[in-house]
Amino acid sequence: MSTLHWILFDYTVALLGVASWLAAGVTAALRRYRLAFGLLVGAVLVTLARVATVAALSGRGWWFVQEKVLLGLPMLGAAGLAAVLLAGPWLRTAHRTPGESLPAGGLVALLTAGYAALAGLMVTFFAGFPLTWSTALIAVSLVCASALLTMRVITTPTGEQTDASSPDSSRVPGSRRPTELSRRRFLGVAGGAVAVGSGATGVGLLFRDPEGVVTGGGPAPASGSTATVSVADLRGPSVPVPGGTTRRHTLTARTANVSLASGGEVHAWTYDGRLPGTAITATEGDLIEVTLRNTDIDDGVTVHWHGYDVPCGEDGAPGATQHAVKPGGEFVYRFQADQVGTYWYHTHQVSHPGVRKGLYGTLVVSPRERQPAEELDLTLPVHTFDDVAVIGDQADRTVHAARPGALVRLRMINTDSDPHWFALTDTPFRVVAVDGRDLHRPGELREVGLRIPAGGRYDAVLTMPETPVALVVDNGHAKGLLLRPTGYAGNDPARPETSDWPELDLLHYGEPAVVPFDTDNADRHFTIVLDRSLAMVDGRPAFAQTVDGRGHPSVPDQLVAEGDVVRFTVVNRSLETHPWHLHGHSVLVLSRDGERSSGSPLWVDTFDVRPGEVWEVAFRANNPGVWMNHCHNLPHQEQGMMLRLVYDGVSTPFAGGSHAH
Ligand SMILES: [Cu+2]
Repeated sequence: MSTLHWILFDYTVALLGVASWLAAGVTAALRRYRLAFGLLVGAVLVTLARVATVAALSGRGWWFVQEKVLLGLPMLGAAGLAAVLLAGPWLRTAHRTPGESLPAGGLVALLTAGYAALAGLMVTFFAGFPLTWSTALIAVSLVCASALLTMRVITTPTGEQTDASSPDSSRVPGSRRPTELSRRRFLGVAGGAVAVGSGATGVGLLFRDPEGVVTGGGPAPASGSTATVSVADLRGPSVPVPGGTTRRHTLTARTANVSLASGGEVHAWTYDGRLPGTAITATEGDLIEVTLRNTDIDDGVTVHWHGYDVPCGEDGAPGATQHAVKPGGEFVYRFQADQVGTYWYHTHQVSHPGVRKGLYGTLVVSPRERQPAEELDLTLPVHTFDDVAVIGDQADRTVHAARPGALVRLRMINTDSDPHWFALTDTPFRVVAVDGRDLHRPGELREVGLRIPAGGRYDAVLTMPETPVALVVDNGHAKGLLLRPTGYAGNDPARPETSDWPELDLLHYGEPAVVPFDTDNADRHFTIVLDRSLAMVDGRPAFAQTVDGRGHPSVPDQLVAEGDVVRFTVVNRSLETHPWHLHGHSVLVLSRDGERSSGSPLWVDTFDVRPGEVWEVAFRANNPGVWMNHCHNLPHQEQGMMLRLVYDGVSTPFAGGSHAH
């Protein structure tokens, strides 16, 4: 079973536990003692099964079970044991003493086991990893308070005014002897004090200042005397390398009504009134210079060069590398086109909903000498407008001609927040590059699907056959592409079912090659645990998308020093896919769920961490700056799933300026 299956199974068993403990208590309160005894036995068995599911899940990593092992199960174990001892023997023999009532202590213990089971489940669902003292104290105090309240309700003789006439008055607890009554009162007051005290302490701890920075086991920030560099000074060159040219563009952000090829019109946020924005191309060695202007995007805009390791001051991350460009404003980006391959750009200011509404475009850099040259080279950004995914420019043709025998390159770019499924029919092909970086000796593929993460790019190369080839997107739910041999007069192929094709696993694709650093001896190692939980996001409480239990901007910065080999362990405890994206660096994938990469070295800037997965990646800290490190499902990013990677000695004057998404 996959980790996700264990997570779901564990949730199910936990829910069953809550239901059976509470049902045992409720049926006992209703004096259905035989049923209550059966439910108690069931609850004990479910609880034992829960121990087994948590044990199995612990084999997948401590991150998946910590709060269950340290809090949920001990709390439930203690309450369950009390319930078994106080109510079990009595319920088992209840049929021999008809008319007798279960003593209040037994009933309260049964219900309290239910509360404890529920509290454990709530901690998993709303707090997760890592377990904090605050969470533990609040959970324990809530269980204690509920137990006391239950005791009070049960032992308060609702029939006090009438029970003089009641034949059952001898069993009403209110009529107990005074000494027992005062003992009970004392216990109630003491228990209440403990519950309130620990609860208040837990709530108080919530407002502690979180630590500002984590060092991943490396040295702490160098102190005082070190001169700091501002990201504002980490800018690109102003002239190209010899032989290169300057590629100048102006991108003007503005709202526009744009008609789509699929029919209909969208009210879009655009660069230059186009969807996608101007395609930027360059040759290796050129200088790219882009002047960004903003006409009427009131929230402001930037341009972030996704996957392009530009100098930090050109990165387009508002609140880290610049202030957002407001209407009437301007910002000039300059950087060397020194990375060949397929990239894209988009706004990083209110990136959700800005990118979804259309603030994106493509960036393709060609090598100086292309060997061998592809005769047809198509850049294919896929984007969803009004629930319809479209490829490329709304005016682009969806049918292209290619000479049989010609090399064709398809640059697939996912500009959405969810993965897309690409399938090339009726031809063998190779995936020659991922996220702009060439793969080493990629093998030939046929009838294999490509699941491209949000923000990711795959370049496929094929030799045009004598018959048409289709690029099917999302099994036909999105408008695809047809390649027809030049002069072809036959029928186009029927679109095959591609949803059941096996998925290309890049972990084992291509052949290994030397990597530029020792991946086993990282200077710093950070663990990034992704989940949903209650947390503060931009100063407001939310059911957030969290990193280590916190939401942006309360997630501690990760500190690195220039030259460090840095390792990330990225863990997904949640039930959603998180496309993880670090700015300014590509990362080398080491393993997924303990399975080591055995194919081509895989350098990516965005990798899908699916539910239950654990990824190990590493990179060389060779691009000083203050870099965003976040989920590229942009709604998740907006809901808190973002932090910063900060180089020692680099500071930013832009933090806290404007709304920093
Ligand atoms: Cu996410």
